[in-house]
Amino acid sequence: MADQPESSGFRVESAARDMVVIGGGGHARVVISILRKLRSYRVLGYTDPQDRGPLVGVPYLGSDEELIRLAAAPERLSVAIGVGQVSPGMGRHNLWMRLQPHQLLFPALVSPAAIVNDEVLLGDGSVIMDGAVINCGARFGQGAIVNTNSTVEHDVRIGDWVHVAPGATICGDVTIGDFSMIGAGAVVIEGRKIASRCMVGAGSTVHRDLTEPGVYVGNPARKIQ
Ligand code: JB2
Repeated sequence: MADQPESSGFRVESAARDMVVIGGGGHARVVISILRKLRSYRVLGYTDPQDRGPLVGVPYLGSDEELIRLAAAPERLSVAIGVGQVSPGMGRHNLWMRLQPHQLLFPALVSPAAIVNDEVLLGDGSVIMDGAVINCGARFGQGAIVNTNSTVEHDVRIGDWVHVAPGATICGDVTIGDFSMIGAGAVVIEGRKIASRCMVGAGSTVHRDLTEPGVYVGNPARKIQ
């Protein structure tokens, strides 16, 4: 079978897998653009509690109940979590937990416009967005977002459901715990350890280990909540 065009004019490979995107907001639109560049998925549509009309050319399918209905097809359906920030990390994790009984596939997605060097391990449901650079030996848990133009240096350990926001820099050998978020343009200095459920504000610089959950801002980053 010849390659099939998608509604936007992008073509997908003939062996492309069917894919549904969860969420109808800004993050979902960026994820769909990455899927189009990859060409290895045929995006059937997106789910959302509300019909937001076609999303960058992709049709609305219904709520997540429709996704569960589609999951009953013999071929396992691939799903991309296109919800970014419903209470950092936790919302995406809850969504994932709700969908676990339905035999869906959550492939890691790497934009062709990202650079991922050797010996990098990505967990299921991770998304590496345009312009991100991930260096040798970095490891990610499930559902991580490495957002546009951010840098994750060599041997960094990133837990489950972490979000590295656009333009953030995570230097070598850093460890970031589950559900933490590193804000846009923030910098984490080499070798520092960040506990689970930390939120580092945009533009902050982390010089010391962050040992307890909380919100940290400034240079050096200090706990404010
Ligand atoms: O359980 C859900 C669910 N919860 C919220 N299932 C489905 N299928 N959809 C869900 N949503 C939908 O996600 C909301 O109804 C809404 O349409 C969408 C979230 O859109 P929003 O534009 O508010 O946020 P976002 O997650 O796309 O983007 C955030 O995160 C990105 C990483 C923003 O903060 C962006 O600025 C950021 N770049």
